[in-house]
Formats: sequence, C-alpha cells, structure tokens
Amino acid sequence: MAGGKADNSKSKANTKGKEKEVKKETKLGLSAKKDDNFGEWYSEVVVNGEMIEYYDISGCYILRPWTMSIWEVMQAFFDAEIKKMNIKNCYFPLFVSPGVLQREKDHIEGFAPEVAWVTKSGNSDLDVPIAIRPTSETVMYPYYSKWIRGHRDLPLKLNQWCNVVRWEFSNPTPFIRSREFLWQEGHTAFASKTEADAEVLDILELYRRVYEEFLAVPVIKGKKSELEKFAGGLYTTSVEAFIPNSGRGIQGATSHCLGQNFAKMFEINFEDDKGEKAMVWQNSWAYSTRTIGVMVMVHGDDKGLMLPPKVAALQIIVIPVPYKEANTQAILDTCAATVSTLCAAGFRAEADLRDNYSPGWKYSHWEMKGVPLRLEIGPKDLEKKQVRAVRRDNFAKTDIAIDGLGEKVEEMLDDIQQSLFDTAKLKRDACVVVAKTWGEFAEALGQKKLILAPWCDEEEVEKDVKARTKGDMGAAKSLCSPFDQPELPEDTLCFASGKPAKKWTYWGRSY
Ligand code: 86X
Repeated sequence: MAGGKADNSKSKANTKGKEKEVKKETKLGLSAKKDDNFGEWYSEVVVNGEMIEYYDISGCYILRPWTMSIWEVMQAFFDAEIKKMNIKNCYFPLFVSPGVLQREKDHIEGFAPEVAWVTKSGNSDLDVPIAIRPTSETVMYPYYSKWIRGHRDLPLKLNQWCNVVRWEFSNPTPFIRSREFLWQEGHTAFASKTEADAEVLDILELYRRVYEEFLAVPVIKGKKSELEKFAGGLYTTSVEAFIPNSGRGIQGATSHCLGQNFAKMFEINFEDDKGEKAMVWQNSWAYSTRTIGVMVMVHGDDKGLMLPPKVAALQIIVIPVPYKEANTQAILDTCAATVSTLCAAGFRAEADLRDNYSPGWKYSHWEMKGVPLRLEIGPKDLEKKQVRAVRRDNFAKTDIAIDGLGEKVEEMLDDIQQSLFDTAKLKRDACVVVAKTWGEFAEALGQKKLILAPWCDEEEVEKDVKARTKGDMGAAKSLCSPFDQPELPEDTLCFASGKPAKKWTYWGRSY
C-alpha cells in the first residue's frame, strides 16, 4: 500500500494493531460488506470515502470537503427555489435564555433531556445557564409577535441555514443521528390557513426534488399520524425514504402546518383587513445533513461511495495510464487538456496526475470516493484520439472520441443519475409488502419490509402496534399515509384492530 491515504481505512473501533491487519488484508478496500455488516460498512464507507472524520466527542463528526460540496449543491438549489417563493434568509442567535426556551412548555417538555446548556464562562459559573438551540421556534416567535402588527405585515416568510444541537443518547450515526447537525429551518406566518396549507405542500415538493432529482433517492410524500406528527403543530407532512439493507424507514424531511398553536402561545396577532384582531397561521419546515447519510446508505456498495453526478464534488476523474516506452508527458498533457475542456463545458472534473500512485490504486481510490465517471488515457488512446470511460455504477467501459467528448460525457452522467434513481426505486419497491392482517404484518416486519397496510387511523391502535412489536430491533411505527392512496375497497378492515380501515399507511421500523 503506497502512501498515507491508507490511514483512512481505520474505523473508530480499530486499535492501532488491528488497523495494520485491516490494511494488509484489504488494501484500499472496505473490511465490511454492505450485505453482511451494514452498520460497520456504513461507518467505514463515510470515513474511507473521506466524507467524515470521527471526532473525540461522541455523536459529533467532522464534515470534510467531500461532504460539504454535496451539501452546498443541495443548498444552492433549495435556496434559489425558496427565494422564488419570496422567502427571505435571516440568522437568529445560537443561544437561548431559559425563560424563552420554557415559554412554550408543552412542546419543550418531552425534548428537555436533549437540550445542551452552557453553564460556565472560563472558571466562573454563569448567573443564568444558556441553552443551545435544538430548533428555533422559541427563539424566533417572540420577534414574529413584535414584527407582525397588521395584515400588511403578512405573510412573514423567513428561513435560516444553521447548526442545531440535540444531545441524543441512542446510537449516534454519522449524518443520520448526530448531536450537532446542519439544516435549514423555515418559519412562515400567514393571514389564512389556505395560504399556509398551500405552502406546506410547495415545500414538501422541493424536498421530494432534493431527494429524487439530486440524491437519486426515491421518497414517499405523505402525512404523519397523530402520534408521529410534531406535537406542537396541527399536522405534519414528510418525505419518507427506505433503507433496504437495514429494513428501516427514515424520515427525510418535514413540512409542518402549525395551525394557530404557536400564535396563541407567543401572541402573534394582527389586525385583519376588516380591522379585527386575528391570529396568524404558521408553518415550519426543515431538512438536514441527514439527507447525505440516506444517499450514502442507498447507493454505496462494497467498493465504497457512489455519488449521483448532480451532487458529486467531482463528476469526472481523469487518470493517466502511462506505459514503459510511451510518451508519458504527452499522456499527462492530454489528461490536463481533457480536464480543461470538461471544466470549460461546465463539468466538475480533475486529473489525478500524482506519480507516487499506480493507476490501479487510483482507480480504487476514486471508486471508494464514489466519483461517477472515470476517464483513462493511455498510449493507445492517445494514438486513436480517444479516452476510455468507466462508469462507477456498473463499471461499463466505453471508448469515446476526444472530439465531441463533452456531449458524450453529459449523456453518460445523465444516464448514471437516472440509473441510480431507477435502481434504488426498483430495490425500494421490491421491499414493499401489502399486509391486510396482523399475521401478514408481523411476517413482513420480520423480513424487514416496508409495509403498506389499511388502517383505522386511531392513536390507541398505533400505540398498540408499537407495544406488540417492541423488541431489541425497536418497535414498528407508522411512517406516513401516502398522498398517493391506492384504492381502498369499502369493506376493508384495519390490519391491527379489525375495525373499518380509513386509509392506507406505510409502517415499519425506522431510524
Ligand atoms: C421538533 C419541529 C420543527 C422547525 C421542525 O421539524 C422543522 C423546523 N422545528 C422540531 N423538535 C423540537 O421541537 C425539539 C425541541 C427541543 Cl427543546 C429539543 F431538545 C429537541 C427537539 N427536536 C425536535
């Protein structure tokens, strides 16, 4: 194994001695296989792919440039879209005074153990400890109350890109459950429920697009059950993804209609167009760096990350393949020229011209990092004025003429993007089981399926499902009732209670 890069093959659990062993065995590769030990595979892939570095505080991770580029692509898309909706960016403080945090007791109560506090400056205790925001309702809404006076102040539509801290105690996982994470949180206030309802769905559609068009991850849009919704709100919508390897659903992003609950608590009132005092209707919505973890889990394989071209920091890696007597300089020059052409055409391309690594090592390295397309240039290619293209997703090799390279590469990247989505959707759909009885439900759950079941929509019944499925793998819960409802014949009964079913709902274990 050449060079220091191999150090990345260590995972948090490895001791120094064990680390050496792993290196020798696997070279650049992963020691765990996705289908054999999914948890270990995941932590290796985010570290060896250079997305994450473990940190000395549990549940906190370093997001390396390979991660941040992906985040920035999604951010650029989403930020531009919400600006079209006339939503403005702002920034509220990280710190929350205890009075403000507790202003809205009911909503905070269940979450209180997760709130992190600053209690000291230097050696002296603070007079009043200060909380770190776990979400910003209580930080922002007092100012909504101040800023909103009349109907002309509405709608008020703000968003912020920031970090939040939730001191989780259950198994931390990079991106998926971390104690600090990045997100955007949107908080909007309207004069009417109609406007609020419409925005909830507009934002949810943007979340679907982030997942499906950018991350190539299929999601289900739907409504959360009463038990699973944000307790402070009126109703919660979400996009739900599924991880076939763990058999778990995962909430991808949420868009809530808060109704007038927060308006009551924070006295967010206005004089309506008839001169009467009214309360605002509010929404809040967020997606976080969890999106990136879902993408890694869905697309990665035993060779490492597999990045969708639309979000990849690097879409094309160009690798020289020098040969003994061949003109190495001419090959290197062609590589550099190819990169210039591709970058000028708007692609994100780089050449790996390092002379202390072999081409084979470089192939493995960039496969581990998930670069969608590799171009190899050797003496034969030079002669024929062509390059050899190798796709990361299916390893298909094609010789492409240098003349007209841009068009061909664009086609291939589009095809990779589409094919990642199609493959993920086929895999996800193959996990869906329709369960009409408790027996069918329990069997499907045992097989780690995503279960679509007719449900009576009663809270007590969902609690009962949780109780009956409790175990070391975690209980099953409702994920969402899809907006896209299959036909429900009139006499259909609830899978869990036997009462008349009201709707189809997705169930499963979840993250
Ligand atoms: C729920 C609700 C909501 C704005 C969103 O989902 C979108 C963006 N917020 C967040 N939630 C909490 O309210 C919460 C509160 C405290 Cl104090 C906490 F420690 C953790 C929390 N987690 C989630």
